Amino acid sequence: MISKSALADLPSPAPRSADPDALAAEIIERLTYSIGKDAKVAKPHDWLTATILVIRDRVIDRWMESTRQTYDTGGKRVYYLSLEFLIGRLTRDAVSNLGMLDEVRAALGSLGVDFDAVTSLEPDAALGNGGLGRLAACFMESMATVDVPAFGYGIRYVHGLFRQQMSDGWQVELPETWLANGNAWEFQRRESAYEIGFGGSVDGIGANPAETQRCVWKPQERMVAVAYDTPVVGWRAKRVNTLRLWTAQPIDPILLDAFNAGDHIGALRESNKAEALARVLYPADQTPAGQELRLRQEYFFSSASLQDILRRHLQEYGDLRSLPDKVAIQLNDTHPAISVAELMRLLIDIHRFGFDAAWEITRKTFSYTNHTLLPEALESWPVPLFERLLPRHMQLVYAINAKILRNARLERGFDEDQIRSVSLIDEGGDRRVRMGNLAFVGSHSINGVSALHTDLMKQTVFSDLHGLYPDRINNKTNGITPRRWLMQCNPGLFSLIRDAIGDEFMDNTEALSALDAFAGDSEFCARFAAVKRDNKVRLANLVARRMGIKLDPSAMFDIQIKRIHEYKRQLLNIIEAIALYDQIRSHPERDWVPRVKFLAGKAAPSYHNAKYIIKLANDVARVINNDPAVRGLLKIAFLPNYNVSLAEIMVPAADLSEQISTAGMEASGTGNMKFALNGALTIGTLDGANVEIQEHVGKDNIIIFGMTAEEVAERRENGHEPRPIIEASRELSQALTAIASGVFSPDDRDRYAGLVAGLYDHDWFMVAADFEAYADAQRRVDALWVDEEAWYSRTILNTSRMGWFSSDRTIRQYAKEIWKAGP
Ligand code: 26W
Repeated sequence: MISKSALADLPSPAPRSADPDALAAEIIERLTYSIGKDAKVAKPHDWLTATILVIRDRVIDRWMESTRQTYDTGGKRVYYLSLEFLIGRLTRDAVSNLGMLDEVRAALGSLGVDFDAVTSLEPDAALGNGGLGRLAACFMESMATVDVPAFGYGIRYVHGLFRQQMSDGWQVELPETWLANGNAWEFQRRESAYEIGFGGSVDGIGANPAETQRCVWKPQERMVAVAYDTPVVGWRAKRVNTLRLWTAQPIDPILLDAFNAGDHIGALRESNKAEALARVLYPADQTPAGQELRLRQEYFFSSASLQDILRRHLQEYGDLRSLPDKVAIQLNDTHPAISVAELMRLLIDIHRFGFDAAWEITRKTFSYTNHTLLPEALESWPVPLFERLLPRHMQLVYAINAKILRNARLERGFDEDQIRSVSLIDEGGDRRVRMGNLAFVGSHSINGVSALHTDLMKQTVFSDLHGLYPDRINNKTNGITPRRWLMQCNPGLFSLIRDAIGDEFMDNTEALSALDAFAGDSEFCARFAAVKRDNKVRLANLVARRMGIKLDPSAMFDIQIKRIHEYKRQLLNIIEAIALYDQIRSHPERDWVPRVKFLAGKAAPSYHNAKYIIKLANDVARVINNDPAVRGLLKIAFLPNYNVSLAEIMVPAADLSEQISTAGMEASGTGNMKFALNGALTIGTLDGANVEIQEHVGKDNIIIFGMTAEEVAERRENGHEPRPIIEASRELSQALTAIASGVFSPDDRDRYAGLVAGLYDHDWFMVAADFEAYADAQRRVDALWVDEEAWYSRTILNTSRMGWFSSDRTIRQYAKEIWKAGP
C-alpha cells in the first residue's frame, strides 16, 4: 500500500493527445503491448480493440475529472436504476462526443485501416428490449451532456436480446453473444462487490411493535454482485458518467469441501446458480415475465445498487439522514421497485433507523417512471413466491401497506373499493404483491412519459392512488439524444444543416428552428432531398446485399420498426398493403405512387400472434414482390434482426414513419421522434408523444388518422362489434378473405385463420375499426408525395421543429422538477 504522504507526490499522467500521429502511434503500441499482436498479422477485431483502448484513455481523463468534481462540490448524484440499457455501439458515440472523429479517422487511415469498417465490427450492446431500454441509454448520454452527476445501474447480461433469424419467414431466436470478443469499454471493479441473499428466515430483535422492529435476516442462499463500469461520454465530453452493471458470482467459486469429498458436480452447482442469474435478459416486453428468476434479477440488482449507494454516501457524508439531500434514485418502471422495501430493510435492520424515519428517507429519495398502462404489463408477484424468496421484504411490504391503508381509511375516508385499489396486495384471486403500487407509495414523484399517457395514468391504473396523493403524478415527455439520432446516424443531413444555420443547434437542439426559414427555399429543398436519397440508396444497398431484394430509391420509403405487438398494429399496416396490392392490380390505369414498405422488429419468443404477424409480413412480401402485375409499384421488406445499429441506417432513409398504435396504448413512442427529426413525415394516431409531435410540427406536416383514446375506451365499453364494420368495407373484407383463405400461404391455407378470426370476433386493438381511416390517410400521403417540393418543405419543417424532443430537454426537466440536481 501507499502511504498518505507518498500519495501527494504521485505524478499524474499527462492528458492524452488528440493529434492523429500520436493516436496512430498509440494504436500500434496497444496492438503490440496490450493485445500482443504484430500489426502485420492483426485481425480486424484486434484493430477495434486497440482503437477502443486508445480512445478509452482519452475518456478516462475526463471521467476522473468528473468524479473528482462531484466529490469536491458535494453535488447531488442521480442514480438511474434500470433492468435495461439498450445502448447499441459505443465507439463512434464516444469518439464523436470527444470531438475526435476526424483525428481518429485520420490516425487509422494512416495505418491503412478504415474507421467505418472497424467500428462496424463492434457488436451492439443489446441489454434491453425496446423503448424503455433505449430511453435509458439516451438518458445516460444526456445526463452526461447536461452535466448531471449520474450513475446508471443495471445487469451485465451475458446474453442480451436474442438474435432474430428468419427461417422460411418464421422468427427463430438465437443466443446473442456480444461479449464473445471481449469488451474493451468496461472495467471490472472487484472491490465493488456486495453480498446478496435469498430465502431463509427472519429473527426479530427486541420486543418493539412489529413495524418498528429491527430484524436479522438469515438468507439461505447467498451470492456476490460484482461491478463492471462503462464510461458514458456526454456531448463535447464536458462530463463522463458511469454505467455500472452487476454480474453475479458465487461466494465460493467452488465448494472445496464438496469438491474434495468427490462431489464434483455438486461443488459447481452453486457457482452455476449464481452465474445463471445474470445470464439472460428477459425477452418479453409488455408481458409479465412471471418466473422466479426474473424476481431474483430484480432484487439482485436493486440490492447491489442500494448497498453501493449507501456505502458511497456514508463514505462521503458519514450519516444516512442526509441521503435525500445528496441522492436521487429514479426507478425505471417497476422492475427495480423492490428497492423501496430493500432501502427500508437496510435503513432499519442494518443502520438502525426507526420505521417512520426510514420511510421518510425512502420516499424523499425515490421517484418512479411508469412506461405502460397495459394491464398485462403491470408487474405483480404471487405472495407465496415473494415470501419464500424475500421473507424480510414481505414483512416490510405488509408494514408499509398497513401504514398506507390506515391513513387512507382514517384520514381520507376511503371506502372499501378504494382501499382495495390502493393496497399493495391484490386480494382478488391468488394474492399478489403489486409492484406499481409499491413504487408509487415509496416515491415522492411518479411520472408518465407523454402528456396523454400521464393523463391516462391519473384516470386509470393509478386513479385512487392519485386521489390519495394528488401532487405526486407529473409528466416528463420522453426525448431522444440528437447526437446518436441525428449527428452520427445522418452525417449528410447534419452537415447540410450546419451549412444552412451554423453550429448553435449542436449545443441547443431547439436552435434547429432556424431551418423554418429554409422550408420555402427550393434550392435547399433539393439539397435536403439529395441527402434523403443518399440515405435511401444506402438502405436499398443493404437490403439488396442481405435479402436479395432490389428496391427503387425513388419510391416512397415507408417504415415501421419497433417491437412486434398487436397494439402497435403492424397487422393494420400489412392489411393495408394487401388492399393496396389489390387496387394496383385492379386499376393498372391509375398513377400509383411507388412505395416500399419496410418492417422490422422482434417478437417475444412466447408471443404467438406476434410471431404469426412476422410470418404474414414475409408471406405477403413474397407474393407481392414477385407479382409482375404490380410492376414494382409496391414492395415489402421485413428486415431481420432489428437492433439499434439497423435503426441508425433505417431512420435516416425514411420518407414516411408509421406510428399507428391503438390510441391510448403506446405510452410515448420514441421512434416517432427519431424519424421526424430525420425528415420523415409521420402517419399516426393521436397516441403517446404523437400528440405532442403534432403540436410542435403543425397539423399540416403530419398525417393523423383514426379514433382517439377516448373513442377507443368508449367503444370498448359499449361493446365493439367488428363484423359489421368489416362487412361494410369492401377493401377490408377482401383483404381479410384473402389472408384467411390462404392466398398468401398456399402451403398451409389455414395458417392465418386464427389471426383473422380474432379480428372478426373482438378486434381488441381496433384494427378493423380504424382500417378505413388509415387507408384514407395513406391515400392522402400519396397525394402529398406527388408535389415533391411541398413534400420536402414539410419534411424540413419536421426536422426544424423537433428540437424540443431532445432528451437533454427531458433530463433538464427531471433534474429541475424531480431530482433537484445538476447545474
Ligand atoms: C415485466 C415485463 C415488461 C418489460 C418491459 C413489461 C413492460 C416493459 C416495458 C414497460 C416496455 C417498454 O419498453 N415500454 C415503452 O417505454 C418507452 C419509453 O418510455 C415508451 O416510449 C413506449 O411507448 C413504451 O411501450
